[in-house]
Amino acid sequence: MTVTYIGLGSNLGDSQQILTEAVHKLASLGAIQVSKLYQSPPMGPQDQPNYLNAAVQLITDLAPLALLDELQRFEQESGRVRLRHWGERTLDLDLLIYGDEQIQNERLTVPHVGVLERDFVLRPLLDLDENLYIKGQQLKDLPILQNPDLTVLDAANWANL
Ligand code: ROI
Repeated sequence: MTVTYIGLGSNLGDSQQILTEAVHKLASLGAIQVSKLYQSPPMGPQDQPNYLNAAVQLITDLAPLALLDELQRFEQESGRVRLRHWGERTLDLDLLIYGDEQIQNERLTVPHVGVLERDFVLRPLLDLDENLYIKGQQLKDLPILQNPDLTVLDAANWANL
């Protein structure tokens, strides 16, 4: 059993519905906990809608690449559309953390690149474990979290688990 963390993002279609369905699919892979639901301004081109972001803690038996296969299948099932680089997308499911493993191969980099620079990833992660570390860095001490750019949309049971 490995404790993993998945980042969720969407800014195309009915994003709350899309993220809710993604959470239910993740629940089929093991025991989950779900962060609050956030709205965040786009990182990347500014002429795209705001994002909804969240994170899920998943405790699973799946090996990293088997888990990645499932995440990519769920993205496809959501009718995933990506219009341009760093542009709008229907559903992103990013494997952020896999136990304390560091993984680097042609399909996967874990911990996920950019995590430490993205408040829309860090804030939801801290909902799940406020004492998380990545690469020796205690997340809650990161300066980027002093002035987060994101707002809580729904703090309660938004995914209707
Ligand atoms: N910006 C925000 N706010 N949230 C995201 O999930 C997100 N995902 C992305 C890029 C295009 C980098 N920008 C984002 O992949």
